[in-house]
Amino acid sequence: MLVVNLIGIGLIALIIWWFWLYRPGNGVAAAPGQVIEVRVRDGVYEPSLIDAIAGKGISLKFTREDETACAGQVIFPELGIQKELPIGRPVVIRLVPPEPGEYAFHCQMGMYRGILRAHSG
Ligand SMILES: [Cu+2]
Repeated sequence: MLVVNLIGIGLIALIIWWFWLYRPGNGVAAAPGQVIEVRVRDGVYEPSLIDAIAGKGISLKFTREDETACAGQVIFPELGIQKELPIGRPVVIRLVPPEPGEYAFHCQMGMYRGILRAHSG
Protein backbone atom coordinates (compact mmCIF):
# COMPACT_ATOMS: atom_id res chain seq x y z
CA MET A 1 0.00 0.00 0.00
CA LEU A 2 2.79 2.40 0.91
CA VAL A 3 4.61 1.51 -2.29
CA VAL A 4 1.51 2.24 -4.34
CA ASN A 5 1.13 5.62 -2.63
CA LEU A 6 4.75 6.47 -3.28
CA ILE A 7 4.38 5.59 -6.95
CA GLY A 8 1.26 7.76 -7.12
CA ILE A 9 3.06 10.70 -5.54
CA GLY A 10 5.97 10.18 -7.89
CA LEU A 11 3.68 10.27 -10.91
CA ILE A 12 1.97 13.43 -9.71
CA ALA A 13 5.36 15.06 -9.16
CA LEU A 14 6.42 14.06 -12.66
CA ILE A 15 3.25 15.52 -14.19
CA ILE A 16 3.65 18.78 -12.26
CA TRP A 17 7.26 19.01 -13.34
CA TRP A 18 6.50 18.33 -16.99
CA PHE A 19 3.54 20.65 -17.38
CA TRP A 20 4.43 23.51 -15.06
CA LEU A 21 8.09 23.48 -14.12
CA TYR A 22 9.83 22.14 -17.20
CA ARG A 23 11.72 24.79 -19.13
CA PRO A 24 13.26 24.04 -22.51
CA GLY A 25 17.01 24.04 -22.21
CA ASN A 26 18.69 23.81 -25.58
CA GLY A 27 18.08 27.23 -27.08
CA VAL A 28 19.09 28.60 -30.44
CA ALA A 29 19.25 32.23 -31.55
CA ALA A 30 17.46 33.21 -34.75
CA ALA A 31 18.76 36.23 -36.64
CA PRO A 32 16.14 38.21 -38.61
CA GLY A 33 15.19 36.33 -41.77
CA GLN A 34 16.93 33.17 -40.67
CA VAL A 35 15.44 29.71 -41.15
CA ILE A 36 15.67 27.57 -38.02
CA GLU A 37 15.27 23.82 -38.45
CA VAL A 38 13.19 22.18 -35.74
CA ARG A 39 13.01 18.40 -35.46
CA VAL A 40 9.88 16.84 -33.99
CA ARG A 41 10.59 13.48 -32.46
CA ASP A 42 10.72 11.44 -29.25
CA GLY A 43 8.35 13.83 -27.50
CA VAL A 44 10.42 16.98 -27.91
CA TYR A 45 11.07 19.80 -30.31
CA GLU A 46 14.74 20.21 -31.11
CA PRO A 47 15.52 22.97 -30.41
CA SER A 48 12.64 23.75 -28.06
CA LEU A 49 13.80 27.24 -27.12
CA ILE A 50 14.23 29.78 -29.90
CA ASP A 51 15.44 33.31 -29.32
CA ALA A 52 14.35 35.94 -31.82
CA ILE A 53 14.00 39.70 -32.08
CA ALA A 54 10.58 41.29 -31.68
CA GLY A 55 9.20 42.77 -34.88
CA LYS A 56 11.63 40.82 -37.10
CA GLY A 57 10.47 37.87 -39.15
CA ILE A 58 12.00 34.43 -38.89
CA SER A 59 11.12 31.07 -40.37
CA LEU A 60 10.81 27.82 -38.46
CA LYS A 61 11.16 24.69 -40.55
CA PHE A 62 9.50 21.85 -38.68
CA THR A 63 10.30 18.29 -39.68
CA ARG A 64 8.18 15.67 -37.98
CA GLU A 65 9.91 12.33 -37.55
CA ASP A 66 7.49 10.99 -34.96
CA GLU A 67 4.61 8.84 -36.23
CA THR A 68 2.38 9.37 -33.20
CA ALA A 69 -0.72 11.36 -34.14
CA CYS A 70 0.01 13.65 -31.24
CA ALA A 71 2.89 15.26 -33.13
CA GLY A 72 0.72 15.96 -36.18
CA GLN A 73 0.16 19.65 -35.55
CA VAL A 74 2.10 22.56 -34.20
CA ILE A 75 0.20 25.45 -32.64
CA PHE A 76 1.30 28.95 -31.67
CA PRO A 77 -1.80 30.10 -29.76
CA GLU A 78 -0.77 33.76 -29.24
CA LEU A 79 0.20 34.14 -32.90
CA GLY A 80 -2.89 32.43 -34.29
CA ILE A 81 -0.81 29.80 -36.10
CA GLN A 82 -1.85 26.17 -36.45
CA LYS A 83 -0.14 23.91 -39.00
CA GLU A 84 -0.32 20.28 -39.99
CA LEU A 85 3.00 18.44 -39.90
CA PRO A 86 3.04 15.51 -42.32
CA ILE A 87 5.63 12.89 -41.41
CA GLY A 88 8.99 13.49 -43.03
CA ARG A 89 7.86 16.54 -45.01
CA PRO A 90 9.35 19.81 -43.77
CA VAL A 91 6.84 22.61 -43.12
CA VAL A 92 8.11 26.18 -43.06
CA ILE A 93 6.27 28.60 -40.80
CA ARG A 94 7.08 32.27 -41.24
CA LEU A 95 6.28 34.41 -38.26
CA VAL A 96 6.96 37.74 -36.64
CA PRO A 97 6.89 37.92 -32.85
CA PRO A 98 4.98 41.21 -32.43
CA GLU A 99 6.55 42.33 -29.17
CA PRO A 100 9.12 41.19 -26.60
CA GLY A 101 7.99 38.24 -24.55
CA GLU A 102 7.52 34.51 -24.67
CA TYR A 103 5.35 32.75 -27.22
CA ALA A 104 4.64 29.12 -26.49
CA PHE A 105 4.20 26.53 -29.20
CA HIS A 106 2.97 23.00 -28.76
CA CYS A 107 1.15 20.04 -30.27
CA GLN A 108 -2.61 19.57 -29.89
CA MET A 109 -2.31 17.95 -26.48
CA GLY A 110 0.58 19.98 -25.16
CA MET A 111 2.99 17.05 -24.91
CA TYR A 112 5.45 18.55 -27.36
CA ARG A 113 6.27 22.03 -26.11
CA GLY A 114 8.59 24.83 -27.00
CA ILE A 115 9.06 28.54 -26.46
CA LEU A 116 9.80 31.32 -28.89
CA ARG A 117 11.41 34.09 -26.88
CA ALA A 118 11.35 37.54 -28.44
CA HIS A 119 13.80 40.19 -27.30
CA SER A 120 13.59 43.93 -27.90
CA GLY A 121 15.81 45.24 -30.68
CU1 LIG B 1 0.65 16.01 -28.58
